[in-house]
Formats: sequence, structure tokens, C-alpha cells
Amino acid sequence: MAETTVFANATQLLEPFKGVKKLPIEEYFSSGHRTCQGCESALVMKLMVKASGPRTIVLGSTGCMYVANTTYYSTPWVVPWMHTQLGSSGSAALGTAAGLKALMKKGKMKVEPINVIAFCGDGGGADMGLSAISATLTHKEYNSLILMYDNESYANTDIQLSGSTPYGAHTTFSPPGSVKRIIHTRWKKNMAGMLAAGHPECRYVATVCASYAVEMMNKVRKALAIGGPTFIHSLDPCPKGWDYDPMLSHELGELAVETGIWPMYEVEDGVVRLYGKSKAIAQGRARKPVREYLLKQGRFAHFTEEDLEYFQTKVDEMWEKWLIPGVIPFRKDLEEGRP
Ligand SMILES: Cc1ncc(C[n+]2csc(CCOP(=O)(O)OP(=O)(O)O)c2C)c(N)n1
Ligand code: SF4
Ligand SMILES: [Mg+2]
Repeated sequence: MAETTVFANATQLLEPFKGVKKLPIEEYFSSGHRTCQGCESALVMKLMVKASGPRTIVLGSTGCMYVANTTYYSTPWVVPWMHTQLGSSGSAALGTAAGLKALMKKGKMKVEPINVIAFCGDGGGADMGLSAISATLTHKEYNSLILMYDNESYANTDIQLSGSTPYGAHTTFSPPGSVKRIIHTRWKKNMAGMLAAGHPECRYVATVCASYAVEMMNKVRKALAIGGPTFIHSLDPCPKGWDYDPMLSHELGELAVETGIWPMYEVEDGVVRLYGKSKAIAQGRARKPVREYLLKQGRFAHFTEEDLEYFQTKVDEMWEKWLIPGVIPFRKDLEEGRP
């Protein structure tokens, strides 16, 4: 008969890695994929399953990380994995977690905590699958992690604009022209902040960047170990969509954080913590100018001084005026007399 612990949401004990030298040597996402040279999303997949370990099921939405990782008769996945429809990472996570629980309860499977991770791209997560992710984050009785790898476009279908594409970027849907230079005039969606603020049953939400690999893996381990549904948003430089030399991927990830464009934080049981260099910035470390990040990428090559200045002003605003720098855009000071 099944052990009751499983039905009380037992998770694996996943202690944080104590540094790069302490990482396990085993790989669960190995050779056999066809992602572009310098693809940070592929690195995210590799780090994600290294962090979770072998007793993990991975579910992947359509996108680069599905298509490039499942060439006929060849796959880099060493753990069991399944494709799911573009907008279905949330449903796949919840359904799999519930299915495993039911099979264990009926005695049809050995009772053990199995990690369930569903990944999606920004198109699949921040746009198309948002409602399913939201629904999953309300079901506290099922353990799962949804990881959104954000390359800031619908990359697999040739770099269309998504709700996660940054202001002004050149995509196939927003090519700069001589009459109108900036076609995409919207600020990027605040996905992790939105999900953390609106899902009281979700115990853990974090933003990560693979340039800070050990920190990223430890966030994955925390998300899996804490129990219930959790969410991680990863910013992933994409040489093809962002138009830069693949050797710059790691550096661009660092610059996204150092310029303050990508704040790294976690929300654990309702408590927000900035971490790594984002914490240092909040404590007074100077942010690098956004131009150092933007001008290394062809998708911003059409930017004039005025555009760079506008982008800088918006990032400054996040850090100076938002309730939590770069995280919660609620302002305290708009109406006199109100907190
Ligand atoms: C319902 C649906 N609409 C459109 C497509 C075509 N399609 C396949 S991959 C993809 C891009 C997905 O973008 P994203 O989720 O950001 O992942 P990325 O390709 O960037 O890795 C699209 C539009 C699809 N597979 N299913
Ligand atoms: S287009 Fe971007 S996300 Fe897709 S495989 Fe290439 S580098 Fe990776
Ligand atoms: Mg994408």
C-alpha cells in the first residue's frame, strides 16, 4: 500500500549545491540536439536537469527547445520527456503530477517523489499558455515546476515578437523602417512578478539567468523541494534572434543583470529577496549603462541616442520608482493621502 507521505506532497530533498566544484558529473541533457551555437536556452535545459537529478520527468512545449531537441531518432534527453502543445505547459505539469499521484495511490507505481518539470518559451508561456500556468499555480496539492525559458521572441518560427520582447527590438514582426524606426513600443511583460503577486497558493517564484549557473540550479532545486506548484523565469540570450556573435552569450546574460534590465529575485512564501548582483545593485552598487548591453545586439542596431536614453530612463524608473526595484510596478506616491 502506498505511503501516506506521497499524498501529503512529499518532495525530493534537494539541498543547494555548495559551489561549482560540488556539482554532480552526470548529465541528463547531453549531446544530440541541434540548437544554434551559443544557445543559452539549451544550457538552461542542461542545468535544469542537472539540478533536478535522474528521478525527473520533463514536459516541453513546442518551440526551439522541443524542435531542436527531438530530431528523428535522436534526443539529448536522458530523463523521460514528453512534448506538449505550445500553450499547455501548465496543463501538462498539472496533469502529469496528478497522474503520478493517482498511479501511486492505486499501487500501480512505486511510491516515490518524482520531479515534474514543464518548460515553455516566452511565446508559449507569457502569451499563449498564461491561463494554464495560472491555473496550475492554484493547485497546491500537486508538485510541479514550470520553467519559462525566455529568448524574447517566438524564435523557432523565425523571431516573431512576443509579449516578452523588449522595447524597440527588431523582430520579423517589428522591422525598423525609414519612416518609422521603432515599431515595437511596448515594455516587456513582468511575468514572474505577475505570477508571484497573483497566486497565493504558489510558494516559490524566481527569476534566473544561466550566466549565474550555480545560483540558477539552486533556484531549480528550491522550487522542486518546496512543494506545490512553482515557477521560474529564465532570461536566455539567443544569438540568432538577438543577432550577436555566439561567443557573447554568457557576457550578455551578465550584462542584462549588471545593467539592471534583468533583476534576479525570488519570492518564497510571499517574501521577496533580490539576490546576486541584483541585490548588490539594490544596496547601492552602480548599474552599468543599458547601452553596454543593447549595442552588442543587432536587434537594437537601429537605436539612436534618443532611443538609448528612453530605454535607460525606463530601467532607472524600475529601480527608483517601483515598489520593489524592477519587480513590482505599484507606486506608493501617486495619490496624496494614500499609503
Ligand atoms: C497553437 C500553435 N500555434 C502556433 C504554432 C507554431 N509555433 C511553433 S513553435 C512557435 C514559437 C514558440 O515560441 P516560444 O514559445 O517563445 O519558444 P521559442 O521558439 O522561442 O523557443 C510557434 C509559433 C504551434 N506549434 N502551435
Ligand atoms: S534560435 Fe535562439 S533559442 Fe532557438 S536554438 Fe537558436 S539560439 Fe537557441
Ligand atoms: Mg521564445
